[in-house]
Amino acid sequence: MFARDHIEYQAIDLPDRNPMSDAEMRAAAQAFYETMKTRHTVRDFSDRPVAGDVIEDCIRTAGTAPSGANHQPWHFVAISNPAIKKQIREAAEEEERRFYAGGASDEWLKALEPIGTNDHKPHLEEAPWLIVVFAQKWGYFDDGARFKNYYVPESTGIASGFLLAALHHAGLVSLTHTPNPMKFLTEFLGRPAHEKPIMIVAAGHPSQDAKVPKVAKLKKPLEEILTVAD
Ligand code: IYR
Repeated sequence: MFARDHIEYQAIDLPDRNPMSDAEMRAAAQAFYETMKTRHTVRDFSDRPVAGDVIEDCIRTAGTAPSGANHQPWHFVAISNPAIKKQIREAAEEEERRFYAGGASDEWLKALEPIGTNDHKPHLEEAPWLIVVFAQKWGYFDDGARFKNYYVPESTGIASGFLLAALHHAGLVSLTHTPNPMKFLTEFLGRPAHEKPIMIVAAGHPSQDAKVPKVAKLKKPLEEILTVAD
């Protein structure tokens, strides 16, 4: 994609304009907030399958995210294969056992108490899909020469946010899971060494009796997260 003959600046008219009146704009902003505030991080999945093309479209959405120099320094691996999910669960649980048994600081473990997490990660097998997000420190021109990527954590973070929003918009629930450390994913999934796994997004439908931590409903009020300079 990044052939050397694609790197000079050319301006094109803004495509895909979406003009709105002030009233439409206000309604749209409110409606999107209403949609997004019903997104919850869920760890209890049903066995209802999710078609691969739905996941593909959600990843297409993630791929529209802005990125440093438009280098798009991400790669997603979507896994529905039960044997691979099992392998990931086993490796993640091994890391998590170390984490919860003293690898993490007391302060960190205390912070996790209200979230109710532990080293048991059945969702890694139960969710119909695991999407592993990889961050690419560098990329390659078509001729094999290497180029550096910029703002990689920011770019992959934004793309991951788009992915979570897309999954929610498609009626799915997700869980962002970050086994610590998670280098094993690079090897299991046959990704090149310069790609760093940054999270696993488990995605699917919630089980009938899915629970979320009560504290997850506590969101900081606007006054706390916003300062307006006008
Ligand atoms: N990786 C661990 C611990 C964990 C850490 C944070 I920060 C969380 O918000 C949740 C869990 C785990 O997945 O259990």
